Amino acid sequence: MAARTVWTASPPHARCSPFVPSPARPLRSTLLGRSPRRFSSSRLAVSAPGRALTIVAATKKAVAVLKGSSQVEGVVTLLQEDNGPTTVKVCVSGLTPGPHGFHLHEHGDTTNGCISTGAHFNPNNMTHGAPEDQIRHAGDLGNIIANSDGVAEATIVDNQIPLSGPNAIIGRAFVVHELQDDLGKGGHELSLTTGNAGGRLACGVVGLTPVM
Ligand SMILES: [Cu+2]
Ligand SMILES: [Zn+2]
Repeated sequence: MAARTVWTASPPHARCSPFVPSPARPLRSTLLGRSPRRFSSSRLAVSAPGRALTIVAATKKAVAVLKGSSQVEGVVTLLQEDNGPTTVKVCVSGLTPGPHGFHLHEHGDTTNGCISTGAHFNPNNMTHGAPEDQIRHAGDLGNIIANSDGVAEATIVDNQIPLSGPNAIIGRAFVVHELQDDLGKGGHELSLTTGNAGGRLACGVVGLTPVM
């Protein structure tokens, strides 16, 4: 399952900038008797003959606020339209410059800090890998890279972390790590389970939030 990561420049200050929603994409489409490109039948509202057909896309949005025992903190915002890929916007501050493993872990449980979020989310019983690998945990999102101010910003588009359906990630948790994730290729005894990404600096449970 392909995934791509787009790195964006960070602002000069060492904090995450407030999340600004991407340019408004219409949630409602109006079709005038033409073939719909795609639609969610469960949400399809058909009006009287000769009138406009209104389709409401099943967009879902979620958020996770990352905290830990250090000064590392961040916000993750997720958006999924219908059954398409999930777009994940990440901003984490307080990091040491360089790459840090970033994963979705199995449990939305922080009773014992980030340790109680368990292992990487792995519904298909795979070994650890890179986001673009065929063999990977669903929760393997690779690394985020902190700049010299300790701020990491990234936009990740991924097919294995849906916000609805049997593998929905609502109620699970994001974790940002101390070290670089070796993506399963480091030859360390932990490479194929955790990417040898070291300690858990901050984590946050994914919860639904209004789309608008
Ligand atoms: Cu992790
Ligand atoms: Zn993994």
